[in-house]
Amino acid sequence: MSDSKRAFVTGITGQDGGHLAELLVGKGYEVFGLIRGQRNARREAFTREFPGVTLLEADLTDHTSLARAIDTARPHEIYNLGAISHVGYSFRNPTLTMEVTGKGVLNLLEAVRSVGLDEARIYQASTSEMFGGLDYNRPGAGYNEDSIFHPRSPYGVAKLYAHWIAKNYRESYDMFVSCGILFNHEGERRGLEFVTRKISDAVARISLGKQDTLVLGDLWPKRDWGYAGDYVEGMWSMLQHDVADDFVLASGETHSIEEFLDHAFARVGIADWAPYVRQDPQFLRPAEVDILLGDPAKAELVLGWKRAVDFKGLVHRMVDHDLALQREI
Ligand code: NAP
Ligand code: G4F
Repeated sequence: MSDSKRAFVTGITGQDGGHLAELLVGKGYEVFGLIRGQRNARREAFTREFPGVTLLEADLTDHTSLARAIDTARPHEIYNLGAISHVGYSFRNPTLTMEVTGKGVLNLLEAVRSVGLDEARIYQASTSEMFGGLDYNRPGAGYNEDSIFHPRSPYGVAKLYAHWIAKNYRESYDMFVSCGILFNHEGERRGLEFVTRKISDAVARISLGKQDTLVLGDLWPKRDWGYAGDYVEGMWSMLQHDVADDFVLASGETHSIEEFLDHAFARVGIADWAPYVRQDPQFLRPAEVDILLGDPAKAELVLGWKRAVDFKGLVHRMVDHDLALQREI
């Protein structure tokens, strides 16, 4: 085992996992990542991009596999990013969502204890979806670490269990478990099933004549959108802080999907996007989160965290990336 700091990352094949792997490798960490499944379709691309990262086979639903992976890596820091993370999917697969996104965290915490690694620092990926964005529960200045939770999806409920079990292990066993309550963060690594990437990909394809229409659900919900590269910096800072705590990471601005469409289509010279966008009930959710707005004051003050990319910069970055990608293929 080398002398460098070791980190174990679940969800390393996801959006944040890619950004975090880049950050940790850049900082000289020996990085271990959880890979699940008999044949994970993302393994090859990941290994090509990060040849120095060791992938360990495990699953958040399998305590034994987690204990074995953690015992192999013996990490100083654990970043738990693995989850069923799509809100719409969680309505269609609520039991699986609870097993992975909720109970998976308990499995991980118990695995850490079972291999005697209680001193490892753990990051839990909590979410703004725990707040729910309802009228009566909407502080004007944005949600902070003390705001009331009212999750509106099986995903949000599972994440709330995960959040509280993480805090419970912090309080009960004196473990260093920090929860980052992150508002939406996006970028070129974002999955195509999320609205921002679905838009940037479609806009690029429409502008190149490869696609006619973009089919979406509701366009009025508002989100506090930031760039994922900025947010993994915050995750890392939480584990360098002297005490385990909860921190909101957010941009402090909220924008509708319509505004995202405005900037994305304008980037390719289309001022009126209405002829290209159609709405379909298949993308509506049984319960919607109307508006999310976060207040990152605590993270800015205590951790010195600050986002670098603003909303317009984020949209342009994603569209430019997808245009380049679509021109290649
Ligand atoms: P993502 O791109 O959907 O990645 C999810 C990761 O979880 C993937 O690597 C996936 O692996 C893994 N995973 C799924 N099921 C698993 C299981 N049973 N065992 C182990 N790993 C499993 O999500 P993300 O956007 O990077 O988000 C990272 C974390 O932050 C998630 O926990 C998410 O809920 C949370 N979060 C995200 C945001 C956001 O705006 N991005 C905001 C707040 C919180 P496969 O490759 O095998 O599918
Ligand atoms: O891009 P979304 O699927 O992200 P959502 O639901 O806000 O969740 C993301 O952010 C959370 C943090 O707040 C994370 F915890 C979570 O893991 C995930 O990363 O949807 C954003 C909005 C919603 O209001 C949705 O109803 O866009 C609306 N929308 C409209 N049409 C659509 C679509 N969403 C998707 N995915 N696809 C559509 O066609």
